[in-house]
Amino acid sequence: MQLDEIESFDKITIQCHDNPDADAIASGFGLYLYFKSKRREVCLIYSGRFQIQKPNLKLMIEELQIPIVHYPVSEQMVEGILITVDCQYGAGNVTKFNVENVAIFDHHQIEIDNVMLSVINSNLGSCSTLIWSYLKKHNFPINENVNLATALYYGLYSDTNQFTEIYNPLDLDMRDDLQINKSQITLFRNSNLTLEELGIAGVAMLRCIYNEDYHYAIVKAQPCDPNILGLISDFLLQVDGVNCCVVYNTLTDGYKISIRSCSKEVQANELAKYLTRDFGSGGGHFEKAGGFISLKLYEKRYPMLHSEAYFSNCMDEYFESFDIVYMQDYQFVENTWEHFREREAILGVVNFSKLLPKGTSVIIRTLEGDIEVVVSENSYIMIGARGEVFQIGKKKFEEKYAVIEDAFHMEMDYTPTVKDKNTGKSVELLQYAKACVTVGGTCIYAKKLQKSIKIFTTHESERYISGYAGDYAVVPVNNINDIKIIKKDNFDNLYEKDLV
Ligand SMILES: [Mn+2]
Repeated sequence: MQLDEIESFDKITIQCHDNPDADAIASGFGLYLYFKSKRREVCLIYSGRFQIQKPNLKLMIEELQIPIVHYPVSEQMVEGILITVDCQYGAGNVTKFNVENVAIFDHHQIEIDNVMLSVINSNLGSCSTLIWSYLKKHNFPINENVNLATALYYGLYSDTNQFTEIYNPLDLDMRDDLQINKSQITLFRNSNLTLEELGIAGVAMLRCIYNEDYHYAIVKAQPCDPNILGLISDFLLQVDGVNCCVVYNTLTDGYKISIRSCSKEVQANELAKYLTRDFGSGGGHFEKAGGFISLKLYEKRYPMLHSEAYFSNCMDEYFESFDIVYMQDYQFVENTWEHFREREAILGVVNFSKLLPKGTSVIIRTLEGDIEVVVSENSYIMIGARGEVFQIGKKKFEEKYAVIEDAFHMEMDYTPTVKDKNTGKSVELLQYAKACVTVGGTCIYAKKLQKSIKIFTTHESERYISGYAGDYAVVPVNNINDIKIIKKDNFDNLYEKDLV
């Protein structure tokens, strides 16, 4: 969708979900300013029974001069076009107005699929990020308006538990790019809780489910600001005997989850993905992560199962289902592995030392996370077809690959960027990449996983790589320590049977 499709309407109403949060308000504000600059007649509204009460939101609206108004339910027709932000027209958490033309900007799970003008990116930490990327694409000078920049930043900040549960690279880009008023963020942050919510947090902790076999805790909180979930989970993790915890509550459209772990055998981001895998999304960092489960999809799958039982079962299943392998103790028995050969593939390659001075510290941002690299003469950066990035030595590159073209083009969900840590300047990696092809495919051993596994490799003993049943463990024949996991849906693309 392009913003001009909406711009063709003279009257534009932007609606946040009922009981709007900082993200909904910031998203609406962004679109409001954009269409205002196009001289459209715009208004920013929310509806529902309750007016905004939360002290941080009242402050946000006042300090950043956000012209949002409460619009009570009415039979009245809304003229022009109605845009719902941070929610989907027709869904349960937003009052439905009688209107002919509708557009949707959201980052939750898709619930409504019959609206033509809609962008729903469920992988983003906030709807503010979606709006930010749209405004940028349309050359709107976001950083010239510090109120807008601060609002968008606070939207992401509060939707990702103070950035601890952030995982999408676009979210990181926005966080790094916005020029904000820091003292205002401090002000909002310190009026985040009401006394009532303090009570909710207290009561929730009294009803903690504790599993002494696996040392995890589960807490269900009453409806409250999602930030309280992070607060409870940070607190729980400090309890002796609790190595990992899941804190959640029920929203109108699903379960919002906050996860913490201090055990090296449980990475919070991986656990978040596991708990939400069939009906939501999740991710974050090794110690802190978050996620969301769509109630509609959950109820379809488990019509009778209450949420406490789901989380307990799923946690037990998680702890029981994984084999943990420490490669340093692993006995490699060749005849339990099969021979494969890498298929010919086209990748991108960047000779980093030609791009940046030797010794420069950079962050390469990819869909799979940030990678920190120091530029050296002998290292090349490789880019896979899905936008994954890895480093390779010059010598190894010359053995394995041949450059075939001076340019490398590939459609990706997120094209990797390189950011100079000192200057803060970013460039797109692809524009410096050449295309190369694998020469005489490397021979590998592969093994199909019969059950889920966590592997601590010899070069990384603090963090594991994980795979599920059906995925493959792969090691090069000439270096059995260099183990990796290949997802089942990608294995056949990358390898073919080697008949030796
Ligand atoms: Mn949101």
